[in-house]
Amino acid sequence: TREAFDEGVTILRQYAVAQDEVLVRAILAVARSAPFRHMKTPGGHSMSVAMACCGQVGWVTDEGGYRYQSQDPETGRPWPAMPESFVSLARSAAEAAGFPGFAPDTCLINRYQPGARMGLHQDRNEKTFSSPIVSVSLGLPIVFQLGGLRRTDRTERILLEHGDVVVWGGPARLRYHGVLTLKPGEHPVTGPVRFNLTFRRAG
Ligand code: MD5
Ligand code: FE
Repeated sequence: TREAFDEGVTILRQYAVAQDEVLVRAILAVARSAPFRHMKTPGGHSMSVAMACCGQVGWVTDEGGYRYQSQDPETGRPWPAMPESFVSLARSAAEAAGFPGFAPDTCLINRYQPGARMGLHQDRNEKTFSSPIVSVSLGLPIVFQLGGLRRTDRTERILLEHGDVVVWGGPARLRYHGVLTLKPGEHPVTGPVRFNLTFRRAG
């Protein structure tokens, strides 16, 4: 049924719009300490999405694989702290979706420029899957693909727009997902890009 398909997925449309400028300023501040970079997959391909992290650990990928680590490999320094505006948004969105007490220890910041995409994958580098993942879309819209628990399950397309927040919990936590290629455009708050904040409890 439709209900079963969407179980664990809560879309909070425009939830972050009221904070958009504060959030984008915080993203740019994080990126001054931990610059956006195109990381290499274990297979040796450069990712089209540029990434930066903040929090106690950060998600990285290179020839050695996918993992979380407490230092930024580009600078050798700890990742910048999570801005207070990030922490409170993630916490209140999770609570609105039925997950009170969410305390993320990492935020991955994805920057999509026109042509960037993310193929179908699962998020499974975290130590446990009991906490939800909160994702925040800012800037240009993108078509999100929501699959099932198997790579070959059919996918549904969901348009994610500026300020939309999605909470992925319970049975949705391990579903395959990706995003289609970003189309060129200009957004008043982010300019020619889409940012996505992904809050997780990794360790
Ligand atoms: C994005 N980022 O739009 C997405 C938002 C990533 C990533 O996928 O890994 O950086 S997070 C979407 C997500 C997370 C966890 C579960 C599910 C979707 N899901 O069940 O579909 O840049
Ligand atoms: Fe993902």
